[in-house]
Amino acid sequence: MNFKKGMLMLVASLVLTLVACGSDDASSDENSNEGVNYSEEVEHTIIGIEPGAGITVTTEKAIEEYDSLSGWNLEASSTAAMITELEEAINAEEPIVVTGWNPHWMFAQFPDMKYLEDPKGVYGEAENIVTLARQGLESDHPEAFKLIDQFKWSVEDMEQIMYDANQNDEEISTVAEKWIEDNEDKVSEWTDGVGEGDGSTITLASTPWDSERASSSVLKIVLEQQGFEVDVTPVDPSIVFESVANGDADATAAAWLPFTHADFYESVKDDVVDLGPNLEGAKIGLVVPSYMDIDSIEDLEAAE
Ligand code: PBE
Repeated sequence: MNFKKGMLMLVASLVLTLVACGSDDASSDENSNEGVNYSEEVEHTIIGIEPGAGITVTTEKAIEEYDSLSGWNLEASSTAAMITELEEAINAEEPIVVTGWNPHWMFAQFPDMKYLEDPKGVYGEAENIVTLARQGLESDHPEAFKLIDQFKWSVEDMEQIMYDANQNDEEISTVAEKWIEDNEDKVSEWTDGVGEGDGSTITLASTPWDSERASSSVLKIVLEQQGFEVDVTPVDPSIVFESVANGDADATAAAWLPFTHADFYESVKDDVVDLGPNLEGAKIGLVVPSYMDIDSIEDLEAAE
């Protein structure tokens, strides 16, 4: 056991020496991390979120695909627990590797963080959040369908609601109402040409994360203003896709594609109507504090 540890140290210092020799312009500051093995310090563990999240599935794929993550564990618990661990690590300037994503307020709250480069593209390039409708929604409720189809906003819009709710400790639905009042121009594009609703109920499938609480709150309020009743059901992503495919839900604005929810989408894609992105430029990946002197998933080290 000691021998193994000794070998690891030897390999680690060899690597560090090579790295140091290879970069002529490395300042002495950058070398002050010599001897640090982040992967050992974090016990080869990525702090993740809920087991049912798309990012959990994607991270399990990353652990399989990257040699540097061989033998690593993904600790899946909850978004709240992940944020708590992240905050504690940052306050103590300790290393930590988490699953992170945008839109979210975590980068506003902890600006000193970075995504690790993902040369194998497991987490993909820029991601979109896509709206899906059930087959038949257009003919059953053409006005609601038109509004849902015209719902489009930006990363900044969504993050503003998420950030304000978190900062002021307010319900996302309350903040969403204010956002709608302040953004009449955008909302009027969604309702452009949409006739009055007939009071029928539209069921939106959503997920339990703040990002989707924001989008479904906004959509719900605007649909209600237009004369519909709206039910929002927050469920695991796999159920979101299933329920739109089997018609239990009318639509969802919560599909992260083409990467995060790829597997869920693949199994239902012939049974849903794809209305395209409602938000462009989302992102998921492995995130670390900037004080960790690594840039890529490949800079991590296998556990065995
Ligand atoms: N997320 C936020 C979710 C979707 C929304 C990236 C954490 C996920 O399924 O991974």
